[in-house]
Amino acid sequence: MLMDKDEFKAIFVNNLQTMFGKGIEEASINNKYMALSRVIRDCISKNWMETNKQYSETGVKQVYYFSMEFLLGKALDMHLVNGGVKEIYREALEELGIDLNELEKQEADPGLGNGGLGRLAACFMESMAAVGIPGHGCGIRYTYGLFEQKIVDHNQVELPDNWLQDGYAWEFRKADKAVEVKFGGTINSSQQGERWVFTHENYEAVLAVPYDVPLAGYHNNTVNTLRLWNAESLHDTFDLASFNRGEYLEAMEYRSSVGLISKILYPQDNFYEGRLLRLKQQYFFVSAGLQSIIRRYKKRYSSMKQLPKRVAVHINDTHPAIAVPELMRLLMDQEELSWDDAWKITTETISYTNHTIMPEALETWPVEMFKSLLPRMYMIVHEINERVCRSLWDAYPGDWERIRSMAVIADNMVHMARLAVVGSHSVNGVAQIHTDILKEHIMSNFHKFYPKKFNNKTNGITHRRWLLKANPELAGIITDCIGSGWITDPQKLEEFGRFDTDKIIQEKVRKVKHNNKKILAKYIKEKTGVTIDARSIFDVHIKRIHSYKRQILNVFHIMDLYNRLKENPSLAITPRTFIFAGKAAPGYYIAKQTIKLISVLASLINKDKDIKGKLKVIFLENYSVSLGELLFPAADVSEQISTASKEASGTGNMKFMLNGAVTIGTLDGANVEIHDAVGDDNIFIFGLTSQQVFDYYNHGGYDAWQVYSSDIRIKTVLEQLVNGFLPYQREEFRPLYNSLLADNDEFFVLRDFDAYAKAQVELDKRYKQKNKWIEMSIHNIAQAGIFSSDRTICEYSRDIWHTKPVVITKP
Ligand code: HBZ
Repeated sequence: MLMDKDEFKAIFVNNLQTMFGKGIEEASINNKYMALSRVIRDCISKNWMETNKQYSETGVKQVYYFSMEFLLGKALDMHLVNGGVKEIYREALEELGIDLNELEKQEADPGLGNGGLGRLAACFMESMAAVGIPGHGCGIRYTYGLFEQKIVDHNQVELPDNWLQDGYAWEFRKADKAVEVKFGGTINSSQQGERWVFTHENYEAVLAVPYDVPLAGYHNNTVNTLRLWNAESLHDTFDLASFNRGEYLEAMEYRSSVGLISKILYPQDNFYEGRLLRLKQQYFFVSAGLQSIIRRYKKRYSSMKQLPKRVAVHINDTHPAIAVPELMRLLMDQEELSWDDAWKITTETISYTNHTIMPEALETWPVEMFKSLLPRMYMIVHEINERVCRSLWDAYPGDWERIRSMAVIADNMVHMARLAVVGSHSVNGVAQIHTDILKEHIMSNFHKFYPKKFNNKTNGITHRRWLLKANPELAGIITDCIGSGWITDPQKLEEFGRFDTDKIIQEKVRKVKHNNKKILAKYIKEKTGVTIDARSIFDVHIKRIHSYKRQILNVFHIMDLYNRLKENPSLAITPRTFIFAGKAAPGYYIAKQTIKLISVLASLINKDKDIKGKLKVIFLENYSVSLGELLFPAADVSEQISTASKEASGTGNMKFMLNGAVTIGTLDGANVEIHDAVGDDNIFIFGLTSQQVFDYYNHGGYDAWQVYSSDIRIKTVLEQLVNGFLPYQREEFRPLYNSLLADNDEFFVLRDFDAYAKAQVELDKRYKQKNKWIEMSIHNIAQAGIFSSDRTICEYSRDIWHTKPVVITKP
């Protein structure tokens, strides 16, 4: 990076002239943003080329992280922080009369993901570059990211997210690296000597063009690559030919259908929608990615047998599981390897992470669809299935039921999770409890058959984005206390724990939190018109809206609190502001009703003078990485209240603790490990355990009606959904009401209500002891180091990818 202020200014001004033909006076804010990003881009480019050069020269093993989603967040500020130039550039710009904050607002927040899975991929990319792991991302360059959410008359409305409309400053189109991906058609097989040759005919070819985004590490010279594929037509060949045959319309239809492949991100999280276009997307980026990896590998090596020594391919959930047969195809059909050799290489190269046990998220494709879209893939999957079933038969002769439950093709469906398990050398869950559930329940048969494949890798988050960048004042206090070593070695945060009872530090931490709360309060005022008090407890529940995440449990607690305050306005509770944010999948009715309920309830409570401002409810629209960066630093309380066993890990829980919020949560996902790390006194744990949940599912015995009739608070709140209490059409929330009673409350909201309310009372008590609370807060920050994705990435590197960090020397 340019470290000299004057040099920076000269280049910045020069960029304005050469890019836009303008001086500082005439240039628009967007011009200035583009000119600034160009300065950074050019500096990064040099390190980027050097990194690639050193990777090739040393032949060090490369990791490729295949993911349908990368929820990146804004890049400019992160580059400034990671490059260590933020303060210098801010001053330099100020001297030119430019406010850096205003320029940062110009950047689009690339929302190429739904939630946890996509954000995890982005955190991993940042950590790999920081730690020096040669790791790259492979995904899709969606023209439209996750929809933009607006709340209109209490309803979620979805608007397209046209994030590329002003261009994206951080991408480099690499037209010369394009590859072809083939769909449909037929496969002809013939024997040439010993070998079977498969030729693909009458297919539809699509051009995959990579757009590379640099991923720069913190204060090092490493720049890894995120390669996002764009679908384009092969106009020169197919179009012209059909045009000459007078098939203009067909040619144009082909062109527009091709573009569709990378047009939209499917907006469901933890839900499988079996659309043909989705399968097309999956094969599109996986085939393109593997072809480019092999092309690069072959520049240096002649034998494919060394591939697993030089390349690791990691698949983020089953969405890229088609990598298993595609790598087989490339090795057999293109590189002329035998089945056995290809299988050995494939399974040694690929590893797989599972992110959910929700049955509705499991990907299974109808055989007919799969076969007609991807005929060669189907042949290979069929053969994999035959071989797997044969070895299962050897191990469990006659046990048809077990074999059927493990077969890759069963009941006329291709089971992608089973394909991912058999085709990889490592299968991991994302928190200890989740991995245990995979081993003991969801994948127990596979675990018995391949015990060594299964392992845990508890998720993490990049503390550089989520603390250093998002909460610079808190980061400053920490650095003043323990030095800056924690930025590259997050376990060092533990040393901050020594200051938990230090009155001066306590006061500083309290002040920063208060300040962050004031900044958020101002934002809320601007966005919603509601005034909130920065001295109230900021109780924050932000994540996708999902029944299993139980936003409804929080809502019921608020309704009950409100009822009690109405009855007794002088009830001695600390004033609270309940803040929600999160998107619902457009077709997920109950989730959308939940948003509506929160919004309606907010309108009722926020204007009620009787409760003397003791309660406020806010729903912030369009939750995104950028909004998260405002919310986590301002939170006092972190809501992590999913039904035990359902949340694979959660990562928001980690972002809260890192910023000093205290968790109220169930023993689910990584909450279990957060509880272990901070101890009983620094977290509020409540509710059913996962074992109790499984017992109910397996043996029955849960009766929501019974809970309803025996707890007057629950009865009252539930009736208020349907008795005209809410300022909305009376029957509007009947389906929600029914899901809890007639459908017997699948996620045990009523069952956990009492425990949750009690935990909230405890929390309120503790908050009143001001110093105790700050002590807890500091303790949470100090224990957050193990939840850095640096730790997670080092574990993946050591146990799964077998890669080591490399130091890139300056160009
Ligand atoms: O992955 C999430 C888990 O729910 C969360 O607990 C975990 O922390 C996180 C990272 O490991 N899972 C997802 O976000 N899953 C999806 O977004 C998804 C999207 C499309 C699908 C299936 C799942 O078809």
